[in-house]
Amino acid sequence: MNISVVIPLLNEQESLTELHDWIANVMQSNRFSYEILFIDDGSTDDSWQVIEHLASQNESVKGIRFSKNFGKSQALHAGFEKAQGDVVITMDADLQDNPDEIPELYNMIVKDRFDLVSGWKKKRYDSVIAKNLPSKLFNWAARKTSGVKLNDFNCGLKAYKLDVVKNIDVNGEMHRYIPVLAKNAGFTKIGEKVVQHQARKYGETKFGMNRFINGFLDLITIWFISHFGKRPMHLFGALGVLMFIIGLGFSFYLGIDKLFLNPSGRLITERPEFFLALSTMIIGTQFFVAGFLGEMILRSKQDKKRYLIKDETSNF
Ligand SMILES: Nc1nc2c(ncn2[C@@H]2O[C@H](COP(=O)(O)OP(=O)(O)OP(=O)(O)O)[C@@H](O)[C@H]2O)c(=O)[nH]1
Ligand SMILES: [Mg+2]
Repeated sequence: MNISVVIPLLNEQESLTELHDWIANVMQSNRFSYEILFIDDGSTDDSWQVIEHLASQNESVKGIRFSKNFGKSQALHAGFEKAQGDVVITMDADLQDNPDEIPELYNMIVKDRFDLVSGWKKKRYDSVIAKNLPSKLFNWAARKTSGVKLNDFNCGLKAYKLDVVKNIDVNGEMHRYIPVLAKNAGFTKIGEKVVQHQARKYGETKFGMNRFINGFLDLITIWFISHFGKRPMHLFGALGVLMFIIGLGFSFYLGIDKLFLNPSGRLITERPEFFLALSTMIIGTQFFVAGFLGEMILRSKQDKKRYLIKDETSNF
């Protein structure tokens, strides 16, 4: 099969039929073999009925329905598990992404051998204050921390080599950082394509302003995971030791000063160095313990893959 289109959705009943017809049209005129995976993430409208209807008419349509709303990342994860096409394309269900981009994206993966191609909504039809500016800031921060040079991390329209989606673990709200997850898994040929963006036609936005707060918190998490996820002690241990040494230094200074240099001076407990010594030593120990616990948790998680094999010789 050439292409799997993975579409996570929440309450998009008005758009689904139009979207399906459009995709099917594009696929047929380009003679692609394809499947469309709709993942209904606990919609409370008639989205699932629409998907069932579409599936009964077109056997390339497959639907997955979650028992409740688990979030876009989980929906993508479920879609990625099932996908079978050589190229996997994700897109939003609200008709803001244009299915006419599919053939070009497909070629970039198959012919130009990209691992991942991300859409770039260069011209957006959204409000400037609520979306465009925060989004620019967000993308700038994501570029800086991850080293992945993309202009638009969060674009719903992306194309992947099948290998990529089978080997990354999208969880929490990490759908914003799939290119970073891919990079961390060793898929480094990441491209970008300017795509058309339409204003939302039906329904309403599903993500409020809190997306930016969550987005930035996730960014810190992903920075930490990608640098120290497999070796927490290197961060926390180093910080802990550093703090502890600072505290120890102050303690020695106070002790020597009190015993030999200036025995009749102020009480030790009246001096600021005392409190510095106390707090840095306590915080240092805590950092150290945090690192140690992190290492223990890592070791007890034996089922988690710690590496990814790219190839094996055929005699295995
Ligand atoms: N699976 C799943 N999909 C979701 C969820 N929330 C939103 N979506 C889908 O993700 C896509 C993008 O959501 P939108 O609300 O359109 O977000 P947006 O495009 O940034 O915002 P607008 O420009 O206002 O449309 C749409 O296809 C939604 O149906 C969710 O909780 N779970
Ligand atoms: Mg949208």
